[in-house]
Amino acid sequence: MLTLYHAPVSPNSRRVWVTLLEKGREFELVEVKLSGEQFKPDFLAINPFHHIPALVDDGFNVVESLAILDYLEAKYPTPNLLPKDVKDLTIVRMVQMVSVNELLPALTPLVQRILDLPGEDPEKVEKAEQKIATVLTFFENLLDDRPYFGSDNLTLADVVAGTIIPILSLRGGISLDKYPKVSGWCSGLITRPAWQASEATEATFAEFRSNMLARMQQK
Ligand SMILES: N[C@@H](CCC(=O)N[C@@H](CS)C(=O)NCC(=O)O)C(=O)O
Repeated sequence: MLTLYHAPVSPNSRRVWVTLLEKGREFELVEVKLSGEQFKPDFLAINPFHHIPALVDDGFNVVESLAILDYLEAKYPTPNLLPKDVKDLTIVRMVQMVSVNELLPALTPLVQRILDLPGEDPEKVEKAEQKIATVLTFFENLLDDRPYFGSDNLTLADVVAGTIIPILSLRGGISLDKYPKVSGWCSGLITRPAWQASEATEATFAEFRSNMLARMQQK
């Protein structure tokens, strides 16, 4: 039995959720409230670093979302989410890593805008927007005449980048107009059943917003 410990608004855990859905696996979804449940001993026994996502497969604990994706790909290779061609595979890995190491950190200064909270820092926002533009240009150049990164079929690159970029465009005020390939790719992804089923609801966003507000008021 597969169990995914997740939080609904987290792109880190949504990429695992989407992968499980795309692979058609049965799994149990357990929400970890990041207001403190991640520090409870039961969860720390699964992930001592107190982060979601964590996947438990018949007693085997897997942490770190990219490691979880590789585990799922190796264990359930159908449908295949990694291309075989060496250049295509490298494109997938680059998109995964740039998404996690460059794009995701650039979202932090935009969190006020995403959640409609006060206190945006214009200088940090400008730097973040520049970084996001660099990433989007890089992705635009990597997309060719195929619908997905390095493939005619969905890959783990699409899963990772595709659970971050919609937040930017739908909630972060970042227009994709200058990036027609990325824009078309993104519009196609969000209509897939796996994306629709894992999309955070307004209620979960509202809960996340009030937790953030409480944290900001404590500072
Ligand atoms: N590198 C980790 C990052 C996971 C991560 O940062 N998770 C955040 C939510 S997006 C979390 O659990 N935060 C709560 C905490 O660290 O206490 C991964 O990719 O799985």
